[in-house]
Amino acid sequence: TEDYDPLTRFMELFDGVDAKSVRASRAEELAALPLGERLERRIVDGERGGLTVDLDEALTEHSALEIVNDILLDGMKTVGELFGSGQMQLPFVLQSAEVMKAAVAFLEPHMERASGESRGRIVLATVRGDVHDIGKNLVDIILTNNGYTVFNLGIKQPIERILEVAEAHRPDAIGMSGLLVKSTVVMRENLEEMNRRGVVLPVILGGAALTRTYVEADCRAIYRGPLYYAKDAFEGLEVMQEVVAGGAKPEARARKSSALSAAARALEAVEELELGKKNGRPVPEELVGVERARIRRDIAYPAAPFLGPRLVEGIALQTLLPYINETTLFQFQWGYRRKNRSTREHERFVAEEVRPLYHALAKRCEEERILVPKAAYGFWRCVPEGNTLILLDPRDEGREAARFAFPRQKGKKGLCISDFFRDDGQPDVIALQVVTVGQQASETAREWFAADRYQDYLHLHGLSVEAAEGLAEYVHKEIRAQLGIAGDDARDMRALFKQGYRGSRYSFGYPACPNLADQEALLALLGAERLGITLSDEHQLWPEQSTSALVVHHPEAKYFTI
Ligand code: B1M
Repeated sequence: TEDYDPLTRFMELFDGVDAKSVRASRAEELAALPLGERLERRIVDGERGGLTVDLDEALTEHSALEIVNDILLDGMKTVGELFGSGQMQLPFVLQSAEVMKAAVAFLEPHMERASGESRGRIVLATVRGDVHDIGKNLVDIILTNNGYTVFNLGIKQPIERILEVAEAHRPDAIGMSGLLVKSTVVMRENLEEMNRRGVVLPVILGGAALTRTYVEADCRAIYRGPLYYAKDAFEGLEVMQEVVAGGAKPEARARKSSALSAAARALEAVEELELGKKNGRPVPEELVGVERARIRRDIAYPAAPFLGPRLVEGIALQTLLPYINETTLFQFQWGYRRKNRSTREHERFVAEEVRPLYHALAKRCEEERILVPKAAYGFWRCVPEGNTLILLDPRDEGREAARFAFPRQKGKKGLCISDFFRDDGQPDVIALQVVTVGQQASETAREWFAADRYQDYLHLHGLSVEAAEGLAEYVHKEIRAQLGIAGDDARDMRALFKQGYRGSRYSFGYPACPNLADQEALLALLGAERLGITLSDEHQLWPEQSTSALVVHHPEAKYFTI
């Protein structure tokens, strides 16, 4: 809200003084500062009240460009340093960026459109086939509000389009973002295409599926131009500074990383599976002879409560709140990390500040139907065959409804998902589920981002992501209840989030079942299109905040890597 001021509340909580007096003394403190320092402090503190008055005054002594470059950007630099040293949390960084953006917008009419006004230019895009938006948008916010010009092309951008825009705008660098394992391959292909076209522009790669080693060793060996990895938005900023200054060679940034490309390993598993399919073999050749893992068979096998799919609509968001993992939401999605504070101080801050914000946003999302939870789930009888699981058609169990092939661990326990199913000739039961919080979540988030409401954008995006996860948890619990195995559920939600229940929920795209294309059969069986859930050509779920899973009931079924 307009008068929501997290920084004041933060100070109030930790200093034990009331908000009014904090505000008053801060206003006094600000007023006592020389104008330049005052403006800089406004950026660092994310303090918007009185901003335009100060800017008007500054314009009597400096040009608009001087104010931006010599005063305001110093404030953003301090913000970056405070974030880097753990003294500032992400939402406050975004609050500073909002004030910066407002200041620049106010000054813009006074600026001459001269070249050199921008610190540097970058074309930024999420690569072909990848729908992930937030990481790239955070990079955009940080770069834009540190004086760079960002041409943000959006998601699912083919290299042809990226290069077309680069050709038109002559940027200092191209930034590519991607969260999918597949995107790591797309990025490599993009670099090869740039080689073919003789483009040697500096490129910055970022996103969760990448590792520093993959970029700085594997990809650098391919690309003829300078290539950099950025683990987060602030490293992106550092790299841009170096690129524009024409400074450090990319090699100088290389850091040792022993984590050899998890992405490459997951891809290998997908390729193995796909190869097997193309050759008409559901099980990859080298895995055929591998012994099935030793799994307990002396368990009570549950019966399917019904066969086939069911749709669930009209789930109240409030019902899901207990299933939303607050730790992940607050610390990972929103960035309210504890860092330099004591646990007690942090818990107090969360209880008095972050949780009320969460509940207010959830209420708004429910009232305005920004989040509209829906799900489909169902049960199928099934039989394992080597590394494959065959699902039987409920209308005629002599027929197959679908088959899913899974990779097997090499070494370790030799696990494979199909091993968790009954292999004594009797069919077992598997549940499938898909959930979504709806497309409006992405639409509203996009609107808020476009309106420079960065903090609100981060909060809404984080909540919609964790609401999708919470909905998956909720439906999974319902499935366990219907299978009659919910008696093993942990009472404490934190334990439940760590698989404190019988069995497991495996999602395609994770190591134990990496083949995203298998979601096609899963959605078809669940009749998910009746809920408006579809799969793109690149096997991405639409709406974006959706997730699908296989539910395995065997007590020994837990997450494992390949
Ligand atoms: Co899912 N998901 N997910 N997911 N999800 C990933 C992406 C995954 C890597 C997890 C894993 O395997 N460990 C995996 C993909 C693996 C693969 O490709 N095979 C995965 C999967 C499999 C899936 C589903 C397919 C699962 C399923 O349902 N079967 C499904 C697909 C959804 C769809 O198709 N629409 C799915 C669903 C979901 C949720 C809906 C529950 C949720 C939201 C997804 C969304 O936002 N659209 C979700 C989440 C939350 C994740 C993880 C856990 C977190 C993503 C995130 O929000 N990151 C993710 C694993 C992970 O990242 N650890 C995962 C926060 C974001 C700010 O970070 O984008 O990385 P990021 O950006 C950072 C930096 O990377 C960097 O700066 C940013 C800011 O600091 N950076 C750059 C990024 N781009 C840059 C560019 C630069 C510089 C820096 O250039 C200049």
